[in-house]
Amino acid sequence: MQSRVPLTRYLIEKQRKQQCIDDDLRLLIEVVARACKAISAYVSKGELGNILGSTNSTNVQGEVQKKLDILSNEILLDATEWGGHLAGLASEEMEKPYSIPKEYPRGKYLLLFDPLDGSSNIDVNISVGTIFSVLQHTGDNQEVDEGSFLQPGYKQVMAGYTLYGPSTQMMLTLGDGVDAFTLHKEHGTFMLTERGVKIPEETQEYAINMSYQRHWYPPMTRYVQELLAGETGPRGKNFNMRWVASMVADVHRLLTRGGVFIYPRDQRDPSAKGRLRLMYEANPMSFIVEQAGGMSTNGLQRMMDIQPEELHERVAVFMGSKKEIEVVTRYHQEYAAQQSD
Ligand code: AHM
Ligand code: MG
Repeated sequence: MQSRVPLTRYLIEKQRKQQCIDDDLRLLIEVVARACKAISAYVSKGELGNILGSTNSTNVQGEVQKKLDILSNEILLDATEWGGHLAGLASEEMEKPYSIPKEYPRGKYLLLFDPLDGSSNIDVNISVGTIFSVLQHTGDNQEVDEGSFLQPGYKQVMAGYTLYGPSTQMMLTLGDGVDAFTLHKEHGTFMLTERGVKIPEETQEYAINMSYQRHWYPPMTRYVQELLAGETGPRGKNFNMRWVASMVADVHRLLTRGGVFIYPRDQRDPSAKGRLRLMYEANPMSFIVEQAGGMSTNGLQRMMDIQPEELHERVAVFMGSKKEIEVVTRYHQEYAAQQSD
């Protein structure tokens, strides 16, 4: 039996054969993976780890922080700040970018992460995950500020997520496809378990929080009504619905067996661009989805072409199997065109 390739060997071979990463990026991915192993260990302790439940604090989005949100954030900072690969970090759980402390060397990369996505699921023992991505720090000034991070998603040099489910899995893209790793818990090593993950172009499964249906804009209602009409409707086939309410788990399902994940903006607050975060959730996942042959938009344009205006910017999300995302994006574009007539 051919032995499995551990993450370290995978990264060294990527560097040696394809030269798509340098030493610093390779080491950065290693330390992020190490942090994810630590988070995985805490998540799986559950009630015994005394880490379930909420804190008294809220994050910049006004959401109550879970103990594990804060712990995961600290684990990622501790694991990455000292290595000399980073100019700065930004996290969904921190209001401002984090500069590398003076005692450590600075590098040329910027790390962004959502330390524990889907954290409302922690207390009910449902899968959560960590989402991360890397940009290059292009400014002359070594000091980073919010502006250093405001780069469109197509500039990401790496993105990944780790899903803490029945097994812990990490998906990585370096811009040349998506590869999957599974944590061998006894050995403490991520092992390569699938190369070249591909999302089927067509699907019969969708993930949407249907409870907001009454607030949707007309193109969303149109799209979902057509899916619900099944094989006798305009789409000519039946669709199934799944909603974990952890983006990492919902996107992982569509990477595994196809599907779409949608979180639209709605009419409750017409000034809000969406619910999910562009920099920590939408862009990294879009990079992965596109690299797996899927498509990702905000309903009107390619997600990774959006020029961010603020670090904690929110966005509507439509991602997954290409043919479906083309349809739902077209409906939104047609509606936008009618509105501007
Ligand atoms: P979080 O980063 O605060 O955990 O929020 C993001 C999560 C996503 O993982 C998920 O898709 C969504 O929020 C769930 O939203 P809802 O509560 O509407 O089901
Ligand atoms: Mg999140």
